[in-house]
This record gives sequence, C-alpha cells and structure tokens, in this order.
Amino acid sequence: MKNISLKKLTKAMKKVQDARRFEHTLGVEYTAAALAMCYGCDLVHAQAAGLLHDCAKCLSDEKRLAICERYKISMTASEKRSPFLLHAKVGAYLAGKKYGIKNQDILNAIRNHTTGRPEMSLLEKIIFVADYIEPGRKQAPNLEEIRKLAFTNLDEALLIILEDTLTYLKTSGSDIDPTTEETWRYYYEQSLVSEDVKINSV
Ligand code: DGI
Ligand code: FE
Ligand code: FE
Repeated sequence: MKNISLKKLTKAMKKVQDARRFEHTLGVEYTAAALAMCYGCDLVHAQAAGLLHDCAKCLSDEKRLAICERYKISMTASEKRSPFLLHAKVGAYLAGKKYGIKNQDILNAIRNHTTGRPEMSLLEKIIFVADYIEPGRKQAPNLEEIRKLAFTNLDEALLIILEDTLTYLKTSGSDIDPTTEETWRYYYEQSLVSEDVKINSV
C-alpha cells in the first residue's frame, strides 16, 4: 500500500480551502491525533481523515451536485434539500480519487463526519467528535464539558454532541437528515445498555 503523506495532504488542503477553513482543518487534525493517542487508534489514519474531512467544503453547492451527477453518487432526499450535507459524501469521493486514499475506514470517517451513523468505527467517532471540539470552535453550548468528556468517555461525548446538534437544528428550523436522528437513537440506546451493565455489576 502506498504511504500516506500528511505533508502533501496539508499542502493540498491549504490550496483548496480558505484561511478559516484551513485553520479548522488543522485543528481537527491535531485533535483527532490526540484522541487517537488516548484510545489507541492509528495516528496517521486519524491525521489523514482529520485533514481531508472537509476537503469538499469550499466547493459551491452546484459543484457538489455536479460531481454527484457526473460520478453517479446517489443523493438522498435530505441531501437534495440541504446540498451542503453532500460535502461529506463528495469529500470521501475526492479523498479516494483525487487525494489517493485507499483505506476504507478513513473514507468512511470522511463520509460520515456530519450526520454520523449507527455502529461507527473508532476512527469515525474520533473524527466526528474532533470536528466538534477542535480549539477553533467557539459557539456550541457545553463545549468545555464535552472537550473533557471526549478524553474520558468517547461514546458519551458523541451522544451529547448529537443531542446538542439535534436541539440546534430543531430550534433553528433546519431540515433534519434521518441519519442524524438514527445515529442519535442508536447511541442513546447503547448508553441505556451500558447503564444497565453498570447497575447489574454493583
Ligand atoms: O463542516 P463543519 O462545519 O466543520 O462541520 P459538519 O460537517 O459537522 O457540519 C456542521 C453543521 O451540520 C452544523 O451546523 C449542524 C449541521 N448538521 C448536522 N446534522 C444535520 C445538519 N444539518 C442539517 N440540515 N441536517 C442534519 O441532519
Ligand atoms: Fe464538515
Ligand atoms: Fe469540519
């Protein structure tokens, strides 16, 4: 397998992203690296996924839609209503085709970084959480608590992020992608199971 060059990927992102997005990208890269150290995930994979997760964010909606049509990437009804959601799916496509990433786990982490999905791998969870807590993020509620929790209980941090995101989307009247809700439900049910295990082991 060809080695991943983080240096090349960094240069490529600097080229296709505006300064603010690039700073966010670097923030996600090193936050993902820190989480990978904490939970025993491959560091280079975490850094590569962090660097590339928003590689399609600075394209226009028209361009994202055109890429989907041209390369027969299927779109859900929700993605047609909110085409910015496509930056994740189109990002995974470009990561494979343009940036030479072959590792499926990295591609999945890019593909699922906005809505999440049930049964995410460790790397997918790391990118989802790192995207939300990287130091450049300032606006979300409970950030201090979530940042700390991310390094002690990744699944709990994931669940709170999903809850806060859904609350934000509901209050702002945004269209909610069914996958975001499915992901929340899955990890909510998981949290009940792990509570049961804790109670039964007392
Ligand atoms: O690309 P970033 O801004 O770094 O982060 P992201 O890809 O996680 O996108 C964040 C935005 O996505 C945030 O404003 C919440 C929004 N989002 C997450 N799930 C959904 C959603 N927006 C809609 N319309 N529907 C969703 O289900
Ligand atoms: Fe994103
Ligand atoms: Fe991001």
